[in-house]
Amino acid sequence: QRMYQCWSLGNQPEELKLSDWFYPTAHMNLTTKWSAPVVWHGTYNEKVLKNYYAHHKITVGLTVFAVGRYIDFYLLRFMLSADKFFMIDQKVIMYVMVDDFSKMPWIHLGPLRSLKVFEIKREKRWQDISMMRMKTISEHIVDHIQYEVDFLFCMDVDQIFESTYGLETLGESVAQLHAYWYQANTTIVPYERRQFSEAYIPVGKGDFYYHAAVFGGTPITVLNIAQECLKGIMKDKKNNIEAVWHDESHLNKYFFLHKPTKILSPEYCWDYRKTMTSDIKHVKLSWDFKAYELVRKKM
Ligand code: 2GW
Ligand code: MN
Repeated sequence: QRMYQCWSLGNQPEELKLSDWFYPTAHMNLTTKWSAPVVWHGTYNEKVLKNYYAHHKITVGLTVFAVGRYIDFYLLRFMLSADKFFMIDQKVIMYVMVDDFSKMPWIHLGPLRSLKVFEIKREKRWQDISMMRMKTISEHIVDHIQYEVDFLFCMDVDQIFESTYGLETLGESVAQLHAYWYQANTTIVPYERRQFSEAYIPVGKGDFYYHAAVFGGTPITVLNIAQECLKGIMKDKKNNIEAVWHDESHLNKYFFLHKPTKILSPEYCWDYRKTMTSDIKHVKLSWDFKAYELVRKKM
């Protein structure tokens, strides 16, 4: 499958060795049972991708939210590292949603990058700050993002790009394996297990536990993801229930019902506080420090 995916890009095969495509690692799943690629470092060929996209110009969008103290704690590091490592040599538009323009850091971005900052209203509960991102994302895709980018990523702000996060991650519908659960049997992952929630996934069902800190795809697909998750969130509110991991539970339900076309390995969202296993070769994005104690009390 992976070979097919790369070959279909219309490259010059004579330049390529098998080792360019693969490096076989035990226990590493390279495709899902519905034949979606699972992207690990070393399973793609950067040259081929670059060559392909040199003839197919694209713009990639990146949404990020920073509300309250998250502006001070995380936003600058996230943006500076994205400027450096996210889609190098491609056009990028960063969509930054803050609750206070005046706290927006002053930042110089590289020549292919542009920035759109929006002011959003601050939700009272942190759970709603997180969940209601789905509403804002939907609105902005409908209003303008759909006309501005070819692919869109939506990310948490409490993370830092560490190395090239490139074209290999693009796809119609992209999901991120959660660093804590990628080796676990799905019977023990923290899906929502109460059947009265819209996010309910029965024990024994489900494919992977995905991390809501990163999801993406084409704008229309991301719109569908965000709208469906929002519907689930609002229905749960009406029924007085809140899914165990908020928007993440609803995202997991979405990807259970609509399989992602590409999955990113935990190298694309790693937590260094977790013991490094040998399958993690090359971290592209890592979790920033957790400001729970600092933040959650002060809010
Ligand atoms: C969140 C929790 C507690 C206190 C504050 C906040 C908070 C979040 C905030 O004060 N300001 C803010 O801008 N946020 C935004 O919500 C920010 O973009 C942040 O990255 C996002 C999710 O909150 P975070 O990163 O603190 O939560 P995590 O890292 O535990 O996130 C996972 O679980 C969440 C649901 O509980 C989301 O699904 C998230 O996408 C997951 O990565
Ligand atoms: Mn986070």
